[in-house]
Amino acid sequence: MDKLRLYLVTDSEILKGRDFYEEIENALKGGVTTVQLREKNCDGREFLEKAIKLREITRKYGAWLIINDRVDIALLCDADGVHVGQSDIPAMEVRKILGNDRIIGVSARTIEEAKEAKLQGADYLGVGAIFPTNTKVDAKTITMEQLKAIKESVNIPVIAIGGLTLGRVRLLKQYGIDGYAVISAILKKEDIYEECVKWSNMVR
Ligand code: TZP
Ligand code: MG
Repeated sequence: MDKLRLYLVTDSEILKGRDFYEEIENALKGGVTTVQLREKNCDGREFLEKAIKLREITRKYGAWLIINDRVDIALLCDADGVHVGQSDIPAMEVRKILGNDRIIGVSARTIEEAKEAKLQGADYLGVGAIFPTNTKVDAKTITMEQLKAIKESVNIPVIAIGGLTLGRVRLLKQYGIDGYAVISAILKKEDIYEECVKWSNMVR
């Protein structure tokens, strides 16, 4: 699960017209270890096309590709796994379709959600939002205490998400978090490669 260490979540809108694949490739060159394709305003056809292209690029760098929500697209593009939220298809059902060779990530904000996800076969948890963020409008924050409690309640990797910056990650390191999921702090930067080199050094 080492690959979850520097986890970039995509958002083509934040890239504001810059070339999506080129910028994701820059991030991979800089040391991103997992890319989650998360497209909220994308039809199935375009989503699949992006997934297939990202599969090729992530392979080139030995990185994992995780697909947000869409189990069908994950199978079609041969992704490493799927990430689901609390209002998506439950992990147990995802597992029936996905089989045992791919990984399932589940978003969790409480100990109860974390334990339930683990019980249902989740391989890792996405926990947050740790800090306020403008990227996901409905993201509610949790406290550091909640993050710590979730980390202690399950023995699967915990990935922190939400408002992460290099400075905030320095604060989080004491909690033994297994990975850091980032959108804007990386994708808003002019030089995404250079930024990812910094992140890569910070999270190791
Ligand atoms: N889930 C919880 S917060 C969040 C998601 C997808 C957005 C994280 O984006 P950013 O820009 O890294 O705060
Ligand atoms: Mg979802």
